[in-house]
Amino acid sequence: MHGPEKFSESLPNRRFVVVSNREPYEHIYDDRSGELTVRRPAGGLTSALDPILQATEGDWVAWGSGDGDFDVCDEQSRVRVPPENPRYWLYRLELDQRDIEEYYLGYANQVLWPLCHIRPELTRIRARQWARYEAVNRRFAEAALRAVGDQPAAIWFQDYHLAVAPRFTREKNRTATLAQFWHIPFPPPEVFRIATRAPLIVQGLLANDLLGFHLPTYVANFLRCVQQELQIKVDFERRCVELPTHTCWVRALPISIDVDEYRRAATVPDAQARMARLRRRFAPNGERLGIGVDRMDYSKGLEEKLKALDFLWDRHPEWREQLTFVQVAVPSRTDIEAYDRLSDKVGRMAWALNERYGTDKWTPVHLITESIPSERLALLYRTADICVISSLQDGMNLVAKEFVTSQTDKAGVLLLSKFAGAIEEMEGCVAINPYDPEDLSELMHRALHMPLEERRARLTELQMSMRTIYDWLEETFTLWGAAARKEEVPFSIADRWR
Ligand code: ADQ
Repeated sequence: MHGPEKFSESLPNRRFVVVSNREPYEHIYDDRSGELTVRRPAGGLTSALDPILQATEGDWVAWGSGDGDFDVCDEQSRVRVPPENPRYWLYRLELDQRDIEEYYLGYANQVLWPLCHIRPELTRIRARQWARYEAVNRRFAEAALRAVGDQPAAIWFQDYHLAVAPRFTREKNRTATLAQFWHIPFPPPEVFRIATRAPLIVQGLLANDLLGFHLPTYVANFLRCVQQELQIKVDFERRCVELPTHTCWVRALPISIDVDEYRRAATVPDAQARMARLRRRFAPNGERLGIGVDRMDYSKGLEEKLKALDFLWDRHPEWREQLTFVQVAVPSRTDIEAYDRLSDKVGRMAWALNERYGTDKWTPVHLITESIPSERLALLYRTADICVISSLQDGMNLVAKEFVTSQTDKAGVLLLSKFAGAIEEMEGCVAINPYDPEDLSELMHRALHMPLEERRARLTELQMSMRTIYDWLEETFTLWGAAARKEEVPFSIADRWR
């Protein structure tokens, strides 16, 4: 069954409304021609949800971040999308500079993000952030309520930007059913309590009928935070909190990727020729190829990865001129000092490695700081001999799943951090500890020597266990349907892991 049918079966006669910080379509003016163009921010979640909204003719509420966004909206700040075949309404919220600074760059990304990734020293807590975060969340809730009108609805909030929007929504509309998915880790209470107004965050999230996290550990952390912050009764066995108005069910729902899309992209008819071109560009002398693909973010362990490469070329000189590493690291949240510093540091470290080990015919590290379309990423993944994901904390990590899916020749090795959520589902990878770069370099060395038979066996196991984003959507809708009908919500597959 596909997403739209599953939605209609599980949540019949309800209007489907998605609320997220980022929008699925962004209208922007072209720098050169001045013409209005439409950008579709890449991402598996948007591509999976867009067809469901098209089929169910729902609504999407998001921040209108494009410079031409409001030139195409009607008086209610909404526009029909997709532009070429309009099927649903996109409600856009206009955020001013202070909203962006205090809600988005402030509370969301300098309080919640570092705390959820257990980096309290990187928080920048400022008095004004909370009020703005709350006010912007209220506006998201109001836009969702406007979209719904008096129809029965199923409203799905995405991520940590919108932790209090569900409460505002429930206060005004008691018939809608609400769900939320939290894409990043949820920290233990000792760390969470550092957040300004921590009790209001858990209270906001409890307004949902269904609250999803990637892993059972995050579910457990969240429930412990509820108990500590609100001193209310938590049912740890059934993993829910019974409130006077409803029951909030908390479930582990690990997200995935569009597996078919990556498989198709990795096996396009001219794949061999394009892979040969990639090898000519990065490994012209027949070197082995290592790859890393991350947003430039301090949670991804980029410095640790580069340190490990330093150890590798230092302790095992046989890999000089024999292993080239391509690190794709696209800058993000550049207005935040910690990100700016990281970008500089990573650039300097890559440069230093190239100075130290590079030769006339060999560049050890290629640092690519551009966005690469997923079709090209898939071929890069397929070409690589090893993929190194060294996150210090990561909710899931989709790159691990993209690499495994694209490895159709089953010749590569995945080295995956123990601190990425994906490790729970990925038997067959080489588990690494990025806090120990010396050990990581030894594991890279061994992976590069791993016999083909073992690499094949590992990738076969990894590919067999791969679930898709559609499995994730369907499981979410099934559990949400039970919650909406006020039934006992079953455990998810991942809830039964331990
Ligand atoms: P992210 O922190 O962004 O997501 P990740 O899951 O790895 O981390 O997703 C990154 C995505 O961006 C991948 O699909 C990747 O292909 C793409 N990407 C990265 N660099 C790119 C580049 N240069 N060009 C093009 N695409 C690039 C958050 C959480 C994760 C969680 C996801 C989904 O931090 O833990 O897995 O949400 O819930």
